[in-house]
Amino acid sequence: MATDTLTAPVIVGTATRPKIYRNFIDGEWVEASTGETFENRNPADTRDVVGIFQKSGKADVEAAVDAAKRAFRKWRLVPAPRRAEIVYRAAEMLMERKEDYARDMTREMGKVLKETRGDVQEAIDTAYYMAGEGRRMFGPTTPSELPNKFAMAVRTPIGVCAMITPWNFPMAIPSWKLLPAIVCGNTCVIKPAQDTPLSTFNLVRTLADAGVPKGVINIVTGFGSSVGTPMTEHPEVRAVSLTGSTEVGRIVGTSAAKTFKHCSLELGGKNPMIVLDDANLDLAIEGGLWGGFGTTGQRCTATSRIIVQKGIYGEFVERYVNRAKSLKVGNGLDETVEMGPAINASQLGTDLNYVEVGRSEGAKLKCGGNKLTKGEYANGYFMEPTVFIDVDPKMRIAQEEIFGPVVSIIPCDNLEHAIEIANNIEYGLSSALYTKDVNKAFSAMRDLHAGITYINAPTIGAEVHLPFGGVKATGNGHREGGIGAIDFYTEWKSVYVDYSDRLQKAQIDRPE
Ligand code: UN1
Repeated sequence: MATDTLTAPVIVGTATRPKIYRNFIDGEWVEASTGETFENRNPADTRDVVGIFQKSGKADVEAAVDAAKRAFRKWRLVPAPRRAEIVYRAAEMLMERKEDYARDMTREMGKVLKETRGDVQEAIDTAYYMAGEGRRMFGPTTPSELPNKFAMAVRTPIGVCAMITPWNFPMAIPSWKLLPAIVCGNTCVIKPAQDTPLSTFNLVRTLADAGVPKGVINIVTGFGSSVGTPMTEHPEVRAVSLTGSTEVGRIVGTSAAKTFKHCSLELGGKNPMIVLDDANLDLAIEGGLWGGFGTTGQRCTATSRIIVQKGIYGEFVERYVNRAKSLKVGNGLDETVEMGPAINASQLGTDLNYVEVGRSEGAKLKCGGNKLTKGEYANGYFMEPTVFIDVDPKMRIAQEEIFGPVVSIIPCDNLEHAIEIANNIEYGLSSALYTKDVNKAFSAMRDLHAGITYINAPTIGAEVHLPFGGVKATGNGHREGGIGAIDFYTEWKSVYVDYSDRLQKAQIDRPE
């Protein structure tokens, strides 16, 4: 196996030959045991090969877990503020590299530059937050019920953590997992999505450059069945964190349960935005466009249902559809483009299939619905921004997560009716309400059954220091972001120190 320095993961890279990236295990860039690779292609122009990555197997996962296990012995003893300083340094380095990494990300993932800069920024924000956490990681000190006895609870690391991350936020989401995990003293093995491994490489390379010791973070690229499954089944892995589909979440959760691993699942969404008669319509329309078509609708927080009160329904639909039609679709590297391609052929196929589903269910297709194939679109996975109106909340297009630029507009009578529609769904990630009425806003903040509620903003745009996650089929009760992540990546240890010099029995020795 070849070994290079930390900053040189690439074997070959010329104008004509794409770069070959290797796994990162125990601080070295190594080829997969299988001898196989796969291509990472640009979804806006599939002639462009972004890189060649390792198609790894079980033996690579085992090597990575072994390395992580060995590294854990030392890393857990490094004081948390010292661990956090490395993460702080990585934040500063990411600031310097932001533009390059955003461009790499647009090339491999397709979303527009403005958004990929945001994705890198989200990793930077997480790094600064988690760097601060190194000097907090608070736990309770509390009085003992007995005299001359001291009681406290401290956070301890869990051990080796496995992370499986999606392609839609290929740097931000790995940062949500890796950074709290290492600040808390854990070591990691990460499998980035096969469509977007480069952005995770960029993040991990920066962390290594900032001083994360070998073996603390390991990357194994490849596919779910050959890499993800051995990660979730490995007995030495003590925590698994997945962001992905509800379907995969069920499999990973079941597998992790068999060996009692901590398991955090961040899954699907079908996020409603309610627009009441008294809303600022300009704001609601712009919010609904950004939430619906930002990231080509490929966010688990995407605004995929817009529930509009009858008094303004007609005007909202007309103006929203006109704006959706005018969105500029294209290669995200062009700064004037507003919506990029779907991530791959399979996702585009799903999106187009849902257009057929909507039509056959009797929803009115008001704009879009077509694949874009001519000229600059010829070699990418492009489709038109698509809006269905007069959608019945029970239709599949209003119930199932599409993960594409397909928005359903649903009429409603009043707030109560809107909340009923909003909640009557399998998922519960994000939600939004547009109104000027403070009473209605507070009722919705209480009654919308979701992990996130926005007032007068669309369903996307979570900030990294607040809990991120959802209810029902969106997850299993854990939260990423802020303190939720620290909770996930630590175990509590309660410590009692008895300095009375006699045997004191809790619950039994009670002063008269
Ligand atoms: C996702 O959709 O998978 O709140 C993550 C947001 C982003 C993160 C989205 N900050 O839309």
